[in-house]
Amino acid sequence: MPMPSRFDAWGAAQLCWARTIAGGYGSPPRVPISIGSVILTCLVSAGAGLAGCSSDAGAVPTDGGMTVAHDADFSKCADTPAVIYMPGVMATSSGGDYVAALVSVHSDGPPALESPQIGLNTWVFTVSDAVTGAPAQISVTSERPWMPLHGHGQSTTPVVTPGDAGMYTVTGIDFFMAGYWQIKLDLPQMAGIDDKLTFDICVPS
Ligand SMILES: [Cu+2]
Repeated sequence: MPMPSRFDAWGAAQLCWARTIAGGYGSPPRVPISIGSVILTCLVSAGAGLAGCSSDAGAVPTDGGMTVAHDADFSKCADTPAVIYMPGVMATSSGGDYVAALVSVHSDGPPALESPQIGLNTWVFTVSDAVTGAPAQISVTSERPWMPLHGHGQSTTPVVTPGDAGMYTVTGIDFFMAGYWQIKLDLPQMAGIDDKLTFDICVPS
């Protein structure tokens, strides 16, 4: 028998959704869209009606360069827009002109993981022109990470640092509890109207 489920049926559905979104977008630049063997195991299990995963104890490295906690519990995000992180998760700006994709997430832990968890997190993402796919060369700033269902958020503001063309690093994300978090990024105004990118991410407990 499989071990008790790490991802419930909801989690498996979210993973499937995220994979569909990531795979459905036309060739975003330099975004690794690969899915770890652990997640594939989960999806296969869910498809077989067994929403369970069996894997070794501790942080589990995957071939997608991502690690997740063995006992990560995403149930606090049920019935929310939050998705389970994987490299390639995307967001379209409110104005529709830019698309962002998460490249990597590092959380300090302990233990340190290459996925979101409670505590300090660093995110790397790309921003591309939604039409041409060309790397965006725009200024990006972060708002305070927010928990929409709880009406509270981080008291400090993460710092966004541009890297290679279209690549940005956000440091100082501080998830202080598990659940549905919004990372909202401000882009330059379009015709005087705010343009924002929002990632709805589940921080597991
Ligand atoms: Cu909260």
